[in-house]
Amino acid sequence: MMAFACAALGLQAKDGVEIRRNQVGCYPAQEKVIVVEGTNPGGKVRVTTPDGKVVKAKSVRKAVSPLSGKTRYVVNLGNLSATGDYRVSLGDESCVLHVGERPYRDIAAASLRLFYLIRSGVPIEQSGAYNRPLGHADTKVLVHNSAASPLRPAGTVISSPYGWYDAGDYNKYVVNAAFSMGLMLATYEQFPEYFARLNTHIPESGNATPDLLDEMMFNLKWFLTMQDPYDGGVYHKLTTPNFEGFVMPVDCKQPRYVVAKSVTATLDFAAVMADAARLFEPYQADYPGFSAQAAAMAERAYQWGKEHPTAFYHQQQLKDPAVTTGGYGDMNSRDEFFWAASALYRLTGKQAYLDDAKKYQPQRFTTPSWGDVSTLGSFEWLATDGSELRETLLQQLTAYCDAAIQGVEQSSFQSPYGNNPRDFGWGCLSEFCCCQAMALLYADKATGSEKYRRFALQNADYLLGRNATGYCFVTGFGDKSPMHPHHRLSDADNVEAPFPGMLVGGPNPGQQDVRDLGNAKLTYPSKVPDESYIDAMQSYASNEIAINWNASLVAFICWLDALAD
Ligand SMILES: [Ca+2]
Ligand SMILES: [Ca+2]
Repeated sequence: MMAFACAALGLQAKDGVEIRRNQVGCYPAQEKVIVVEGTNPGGKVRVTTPDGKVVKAKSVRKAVSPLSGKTRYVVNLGNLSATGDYRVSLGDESCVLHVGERPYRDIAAASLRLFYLIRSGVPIEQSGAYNRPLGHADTKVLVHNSAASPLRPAGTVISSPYGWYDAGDYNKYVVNAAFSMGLMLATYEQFPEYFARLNTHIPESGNATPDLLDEMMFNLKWFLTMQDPYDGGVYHKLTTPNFEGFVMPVDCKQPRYVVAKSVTATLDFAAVMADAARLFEPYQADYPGFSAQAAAMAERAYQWGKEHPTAFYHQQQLKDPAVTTGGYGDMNSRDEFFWAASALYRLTGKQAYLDDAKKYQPQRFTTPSWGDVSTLGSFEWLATDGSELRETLLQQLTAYCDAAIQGVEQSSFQSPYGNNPRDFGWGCLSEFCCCQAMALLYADKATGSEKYRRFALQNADYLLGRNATGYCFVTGFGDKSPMHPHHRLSDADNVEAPFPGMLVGGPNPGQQDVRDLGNAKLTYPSKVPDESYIDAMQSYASNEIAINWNASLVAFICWLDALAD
């Protein structure tokens, strides 16, 4: 385990007094804030510095939650710039706040290394207790009738191995995998020197390619098999008809299918293949021929998308067998066209892609999600100085960020994220906390002002413990983190601790799992938006894991760590 051991006492005190703080750590130059619940701390918060001096907190602000009505106290501990462990005490309560030059080094590496642990179609042999034998070889996958073409009729057997398991389940979905790679590659290209040094202890760590790219390649090798070579369309997903039980991969016996080609999967494929073609160019020695192959496949996929603009994925139409696994259905492909055209224009410089990028450019900035990838298109332009659409898209980005940071000084947890009921829902910690922070970091870098960085750090504080639940939402880190994520591998492997480095979905007042399972099987502690979370294996609505969520964690936390590198 890479967990940072952060000793803390009395976090769940009998007297109801609780101290909430970032359980992983802070940077020396960052503001140090804790939040106290259950009592007015007044001037009674004491901080013992690493060299044993006792100092008083700088200020205390009262905040009333617009979500629960609870009163909390936001305590600014002042300028604690020496590195080390600070003990923060209030009456009988105390906890440790770690300050370091690289507080996120381990969590950054673990968040990326998680993708190694969820590799499909290979034995896992470099992870101690988490090692497992090969499952889901996927060398005999059936073409479903929904995906049939003259040269690949229904029932054709294809080989489609490798790739990551998508989430709590064992299927492989092109839309979500492309989105995940897009997020991580976007951060990669901001900090190539940092990633050249980041060792995640994977089988490819000894080669000449950055481990992040090696990890992407493990999924890209699967992508190479998901395009129909006869027409350029891309299968929406590789899946069993129904979800497997909570068993290990080696015990899974259902047949696996590739199903319907969709315009969204095909364009997402085109975008990420174009990015990969460009970014793997310097690494021909390890991956000979890949860049040229990926570029050709990306252009061919885009062409198929142009010819099939309404080929949306309709899972309910699939028969013989019916398919009930994750749908990733999406009835708007404007954003996929924008991302793919933008990525292909960067790769090829062809006017037709520029024309399409202009045609499909977004009107406002939205946090990226698998169903709305327009921001991944915007990131393509923001990464290129002087590029044609950069100014417009940067204005959209800064308008979003300026709105996001309003009200932080009145917020319950001193963060842009977490003050609005809309901040909470399925996968919220990814889409609204990590991806919002990523937007702030892009704005920080693109404007050169460092105006937004401190707010991104506040979202890290929220994510890692300074929140209404008191959880550090990344497994294996902090002193109170999820132990029972909705994740088949972690549940079935007979190891008590879940895989480290996983971001869970987070508070979700929708509680769709309770709706499905009934209150007798699952009872959340609260329905308040920012407290509607339960660390229970059954809770797929608040405690599942997913590659897109972890990708946003990688993109966000690695960016922070790269800034300190
Ligand atoms: Ca490597
Ligand atoms: Ca879309």
